[in-house]
Amino acid sequence: MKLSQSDPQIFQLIQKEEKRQASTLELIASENHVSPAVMEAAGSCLTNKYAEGYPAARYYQGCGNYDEIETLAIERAKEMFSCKFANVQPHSGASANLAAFWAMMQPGDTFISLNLASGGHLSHGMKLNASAKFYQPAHYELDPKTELIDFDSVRAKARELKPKMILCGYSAYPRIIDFKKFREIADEVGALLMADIAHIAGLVVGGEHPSPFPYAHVVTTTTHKTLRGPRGGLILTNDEELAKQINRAVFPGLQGGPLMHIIAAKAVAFGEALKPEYKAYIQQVVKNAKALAEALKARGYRLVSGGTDNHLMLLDLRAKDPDLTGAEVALALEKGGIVANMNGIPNDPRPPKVTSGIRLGTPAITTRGLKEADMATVADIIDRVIGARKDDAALAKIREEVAALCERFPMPH
Ligand code: DSN
Repeated sequence: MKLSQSDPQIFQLIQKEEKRQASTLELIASENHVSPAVMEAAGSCLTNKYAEGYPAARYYQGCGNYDEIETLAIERAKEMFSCKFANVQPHSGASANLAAFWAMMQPGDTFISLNLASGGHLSHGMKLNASAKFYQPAHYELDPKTELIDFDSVRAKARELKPKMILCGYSAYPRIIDFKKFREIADEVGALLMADIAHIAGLVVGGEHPSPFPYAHVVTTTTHKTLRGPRGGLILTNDEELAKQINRAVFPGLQGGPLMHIIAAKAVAFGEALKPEYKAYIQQVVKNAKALAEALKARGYRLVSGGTDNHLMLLDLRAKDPDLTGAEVALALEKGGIVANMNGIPNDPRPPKVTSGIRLGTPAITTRGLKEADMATVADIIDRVIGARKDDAALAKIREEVAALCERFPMPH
């Protein structure tokens, strides 16, 4: 029976959500719009079956097609990142990170990372996360002046603590990551280097950000951000022994049955990312981010670190008006048809549910076909929304304007 008949409530909510996505501009840096092909695989009959284990080593019968699908996903992942081993089973980025930790460290071991407030991720040692319950995190810092990674601080922390692992890769860092420098420090203190490239994975594949290989021992990523696949995780390495540990950590360490419909959708997305059109897409993501950053600066906004080299930027709203908060602006933007998230800026005096910043990214709007010239329009709308943030009628008018703009840029079809 069709969903519209069997469960009209859920059907209608999905319809409403489809309309919301189509009629608003998605500027959340970690989101994207997948192709109908990815969607089809994710919604397929593959959801019906258990396939615990790995290709040709399953604990259930009837997995022949699943073996071929997972093998294709693995081979495509290895080709994308030019590496030797890939585990495509993690359900999410946080699961991939925990499995990577499990493979590299023993409970109680120390690692160093950038903290959440400075642009790291909660799975990088935030006190309530498993990464801090099972392991001992400590943090290196950003340079307060440049707002770039402070390698003196990385080296000092590494020398002081002799961590088992150094973690780089971030959720809100707008600049290029120097993996080679991280590896030099890791080698100096005998640590393993892990790179969580969830945000920039697509840029790495598209040649717009240096690869973490050959420097990182283990690389993790999500598959749904710039990579434009289904929601999920991925772990990569060149080291055969670490690859064995990673496979054991994912299954049976942390997960049971893999989500084979999602693994098929990952394979489809990876196949798309290996095509020349994807490279052009990623180049446009970066061009759009630069154009949006410049257009916002021209309107009086300060960007953390002064701009962007990748797909995202962090607006420090205080330079425009000291009273502006991320929470208030994110809400006003949503009313105006622009979807973004509040985000702490480095050394933000405000708490995480208020913040002084907004994070913006261009992966999703680039998928819809917006180009550099459209970024001035987007910046203008953002600026007008912020000016009209207390005026719901004005925001509703802007939302109509955004919906009209969105009609010129259809969703993937
Ligand atoms: N929560 C994601 C982000 O928005 O960056 C990272 O997992």
